[in-house]
Amino acid sequence: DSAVSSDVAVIGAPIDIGGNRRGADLGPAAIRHAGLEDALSEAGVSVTDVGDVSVSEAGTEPVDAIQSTTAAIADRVAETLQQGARPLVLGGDHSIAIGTLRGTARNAKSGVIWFDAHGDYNTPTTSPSGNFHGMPLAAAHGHRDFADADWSIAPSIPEENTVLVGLRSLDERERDALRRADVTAYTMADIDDRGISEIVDEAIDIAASGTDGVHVSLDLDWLDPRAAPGVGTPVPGGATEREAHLALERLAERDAADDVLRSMDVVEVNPLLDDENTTAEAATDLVASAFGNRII
Ligand code: HAR
Ligand code: MN
Ligand code: MN
Ligand code: MN
Repeated sequence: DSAVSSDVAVIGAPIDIGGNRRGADLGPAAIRHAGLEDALSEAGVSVTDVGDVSVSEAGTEPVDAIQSTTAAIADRVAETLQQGARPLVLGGDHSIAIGTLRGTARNAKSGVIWFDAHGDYNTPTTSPSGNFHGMPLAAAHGHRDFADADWSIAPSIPEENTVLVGLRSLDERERDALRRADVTAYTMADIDDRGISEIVDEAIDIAASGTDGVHVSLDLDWLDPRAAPGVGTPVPGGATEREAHLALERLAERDAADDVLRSMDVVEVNPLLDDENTTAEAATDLVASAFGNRII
């Protein structure tokens, strides 16, 4: 399963017990069926699909399944980077990012841009739901509430190189934690006010500054539910399809100039909540944009 001659290695992470709805574990298949490999090839990217990491959800506590799955993701991501390819991890709910971020930060200093309606900055202590997909960014910053977990081998991602884009749903204690953290957070109102291009340019500057590159985490619920209905926790008032494309096209432009994009994950696609495969298709198109697909 060598990805050595490829630009991008696709890694599936079919897990859904980090969230409250079943079906995000079908995300990798839905995204592959939407034509991911062809879309990347057309974007001029050579791509190898290394298959899925093994997940055993049955008969274990969510925390144990997430711990073992994210450890496997971290290893695959780190190996891929070592081979000189860029990992693209397909979720799965957003708990998989615990693994991607650990892998991406293993031998390097990585910034992160987090496109999401949510902050994902809860901990097991502050979370009102107990769902791990609402916690990965706090875990990546090595919050002490994760001290019992292996993934507390952190802080792996510097707070000052962490940028959240598109926020519109935060829990109270999560908001307090984000305010205390040394992160940059852009709400949907900031996007309305300043435009997505300017926000993304600034986000890249902050995330890339003094690092070896940027990890991009794309939660499909960043988009408005009209553009991406198949997600477990939709929130009205999200990015339009056009804004999302512009954001990832801008990222590709900056990447062409400065090699900023090191790794990516695309999460929360749940085909059971989608009549057509709209959300997986949106995910596929956005990933192709990020890796350089051009209209002309
Ligand atoms: N903040 C809520 C919680 O922690 C909802 C989190 C939803 N998260 C995702 N990923 N879908 O962004 O339970
Ligand atoms: Mn499942
Ligand atoms: Mn999320
Ligand atoms: Mn979200």
